[in-house]
Amino acid sequence: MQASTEHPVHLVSRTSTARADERWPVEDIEALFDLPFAELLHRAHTVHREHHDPHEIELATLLSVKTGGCPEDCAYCPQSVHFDTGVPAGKLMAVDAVREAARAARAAGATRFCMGAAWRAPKDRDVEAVAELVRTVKAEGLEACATLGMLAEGHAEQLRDAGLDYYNHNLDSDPGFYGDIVSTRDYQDRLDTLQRVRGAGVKVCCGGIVGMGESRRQRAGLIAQLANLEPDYPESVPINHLVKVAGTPLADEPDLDPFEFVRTIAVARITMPRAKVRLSAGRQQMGEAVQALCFQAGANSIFYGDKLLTTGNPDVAADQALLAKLGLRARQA
Ligand code: SAM
Ligand code: DTB
Ligand code: SF4
Repeated sequence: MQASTEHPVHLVSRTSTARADERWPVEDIEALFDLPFAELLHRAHTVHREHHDPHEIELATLLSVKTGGCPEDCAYCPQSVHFDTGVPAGKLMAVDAVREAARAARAAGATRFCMGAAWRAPKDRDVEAVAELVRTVKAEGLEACATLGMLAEGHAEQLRDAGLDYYNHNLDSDPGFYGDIVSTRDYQDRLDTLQRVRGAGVKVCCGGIVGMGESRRQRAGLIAQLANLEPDYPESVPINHLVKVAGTPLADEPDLDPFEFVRTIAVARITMPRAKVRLSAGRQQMGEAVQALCFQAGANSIFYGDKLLTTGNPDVAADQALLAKLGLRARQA
């Protein structure tokens, strides 16, 4: 049998317990992507077992609490005002409706509840209103996560005081590709918000989108940004597969090879061993076999519920059946 050290990759000395102060050069990450598929999956699954129960999957339910009408121009997003996608702009949801959705998610087995808002940056009064939603979700016994856009001074503290567990704010791509997909803000704006979240002691949920036309090197560049975040990599890493939405500039993007998506999950697992790696958007288009490979590669969280924010997700019954078929079980609260 060939020893893995025969591969021209100087990664074997790196242990899966590497701390975030040990930086991952992008070349090393690209070398992981270049490994034979079986070798990469073996390494990723080994790291996964060292840090997690390999049979346990976190179920996180999403709710769009404020939909559409967003002034940003993210080329993938159906909620931008710049594109004609047929998503109407709405107002912030009322507390009672959010409580009902949280209860239903809890009853269906979710342990985490993520509220998304199509804002560039919430105003002070928006943050106050979302803080009330966070208290409501926490009262139902769920972990609370919010994704509201860029945060100003003091906002993260306000959300923390309401009980927020995670703030989601994605870097989405390699810095060198970012200008191709968003023009209304820059990469540093994202990093600044992530610093504010960390500074307030709220856990960071940060990932990206794969399949937007980026190169493998740029996928490695995204993972490098996440894995090298200071002072540590995110506690939670959503890896989204682009959902191609009619009317957006990326609607006709050529399909990504599914193995390349699985590789991205594996590389995220190896470089961020303690993180929850979430197999996020795009599962409905993916098929069960590819999802199973993603779990084998170290994904241990999914979005659970019939809808993401504006697009579809496998329904609860289909996900329950998939978990049962694979001998996986939902993480308990
Ligand atoms: N407006 C806030 C922001 O951009 O941070 C929060 C909501 S935004 C919809 C959250 C994330 O959804 C984006 O960062 C992106 O990763 C993901 N997303 C949006 N549209 C997507 C699509 N068509 N396919 C895959 N992921 C998508
Ligand atoms: C994340 O990384 N993906 C989620 C969540 N965080 C907010 C959003 C996916 C959105 C997919 C497109 C839509 O449904 O509008
Ligand atoms: Fe707005 Fe977020 Fe969509 Fe960008 S990803 S257009 S910021 S809702």
